Amino acid sequence: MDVNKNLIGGVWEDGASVTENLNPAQPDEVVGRYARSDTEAVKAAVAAAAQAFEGWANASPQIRADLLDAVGTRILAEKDEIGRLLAREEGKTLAEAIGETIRAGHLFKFFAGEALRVEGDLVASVRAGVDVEVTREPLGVVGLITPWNFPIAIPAWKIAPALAYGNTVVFKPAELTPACAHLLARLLHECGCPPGVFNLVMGQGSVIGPALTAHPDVTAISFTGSEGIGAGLAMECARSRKKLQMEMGGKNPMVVLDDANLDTAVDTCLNGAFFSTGQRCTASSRLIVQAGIHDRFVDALTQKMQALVVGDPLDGAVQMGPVSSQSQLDGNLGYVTLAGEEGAEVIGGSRRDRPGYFQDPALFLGASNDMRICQEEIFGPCASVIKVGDFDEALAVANDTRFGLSSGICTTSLAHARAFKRRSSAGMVMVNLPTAGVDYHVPFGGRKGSSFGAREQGRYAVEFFTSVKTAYVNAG
Ligand code: UN1
Repeated sequence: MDVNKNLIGGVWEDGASVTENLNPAQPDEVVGRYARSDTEAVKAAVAAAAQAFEGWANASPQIRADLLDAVGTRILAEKDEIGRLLAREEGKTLAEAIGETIRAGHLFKFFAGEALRVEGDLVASVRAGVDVEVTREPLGVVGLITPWNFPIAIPAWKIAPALAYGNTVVFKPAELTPACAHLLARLLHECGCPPGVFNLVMGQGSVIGPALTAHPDVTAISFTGSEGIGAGLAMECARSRKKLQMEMGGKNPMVVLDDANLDTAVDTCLNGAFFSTGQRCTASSRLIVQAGIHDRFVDALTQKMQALVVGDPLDGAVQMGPVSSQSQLDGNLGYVTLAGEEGAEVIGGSRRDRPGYFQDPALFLGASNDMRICQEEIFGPCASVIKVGDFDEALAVANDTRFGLSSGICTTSLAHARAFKRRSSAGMVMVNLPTAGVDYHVPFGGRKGSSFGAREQGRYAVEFFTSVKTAYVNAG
C-alpha cells in the first residue's frame, strides 16, 4: 500500500516514519498508510507558508474565491466516496459521514463568497480634512489543529476561511483520521492552490502541535480538541503572543419540561445524545427532566435507545457506529462503571462482544448534577438523566457546569423558551432541537471552559482570521 505523504510547498513529502490508519469497526482493516512527521516537517511547512504569504495575501480575491469554490464543487461531486472513506476511518454511519461531507462542501462554497466580501469602514476623523479608514488584513501563517470526530467538516471550517481572507496555512489533522485530511490536501492541490499556500503535516499531536505553536513565524493558531491540550496551547500562545481560537469540550444540557411534546423530546434527546456515537462536543450529555414528564420520557427514550441498530457504519440499516478507538472505548466503559459507583442506575453501556470498538448506548438514571458523570466530558454514547422540580431548577442545573458550548430545551411554552434562550450560559441555544448538528453559515462557539477567542464559521470567522488596520489620511 502506498504511503500518503505530507504536502509542503506544493510537493508531496515523506514523513520521518509511517502510521497505519485503522477502521474502528474492524481494527484489522487498514484504511491507508500515512506519513508520520517530525518537527523538521513543521519547520519546512512554516517556511513554505511564510514564503507564499505575500503573494496570496495580495492575490485578487477572485483567485481565492475560485479556488475555494472549485474545492467545494469537488467535495460535493465526490461526496459518496469521501463519505465512505470518512465512515471507514472515523466510524460514524455512512449517512452521517455523507452529511458531514456535504457540510464541508458547503463550507468551502460559503467562504468562496466571503472572499469577495471583505469590507471596511470609512469614518470622518474628528480632525477636519482627515479620513479614517478601517480595513481588514490577513494575519500571516496560521496553524490549524483539528480533532478526529469531524475529520472533514472541522478542517473545512478552519481551512476555508483562513484561505478566503488571505492567510497561508499549516494544517495538522488528528493522527487518528488522516484520510479525510489528506484528501482535502489533494483536492486543494489539484484545484490549483499555489505552492506553500496550504501545507499538510501529519503526525502525533504531542510532537507536531507544540512545534507549530512555538514557531515564531506562525501568527495564529485555531484549535479544536480537548480541554487539557487547549490549556497547554493557550500558555504557549500567550508566551509567544499568538492570536488563538479554541473550541474544546462540552457538557451540554437538554432540558425537558412537563409541557414538552413527548415525541419531540425523545427524538431530540436520542439524536443529541447518541448520534455520531455521542462523539460530538455538542452532544447532549445531561438530560434535565421535569418530574411530571420524567417517567414517561425515560420509558420512551429507553425503548428507542435500546432499539438503535449498532453496527458497521457502511451497513445502511445501522444507526450508531463504533467508538473511534480502544482508548476512547476504555474511557467510556470507565465512566459506565463510575456511574454505578456514584449511585446512578445504569441502563446499557456494555461493550459488544464482537471485533471493533462497539458499545451499547447508555443512560444513567437518577443522576445528580454534582456527580463526576455530570461534570466531566465523556465523549461517548452516554447520557445522564437528572430529575428536577421546575423551570428555575432546570435552568440552574443546566448552567451549573464549567462548560458552555451548547444547550437546549424542549417545551411548548414560548415564555419558557424565551427565558431559557436569554438565561442559558452557553454560546448556542436550541429550542426543540438537538444540542448538536449546527448550520454551517452562522457563528459556532461557546462560553466558559468550552471556547476561547473569536467565534468560528459564518461571517464571524472574519474576526479571527483577519487583523484590523486603522489608517488616517490627510487629503490636504
Ligand atoms: C455539530 O454538532 O454539528 O467537535 C458540530 C465537535 C464540534 C462540532 C460539532 N466542534 O464536536
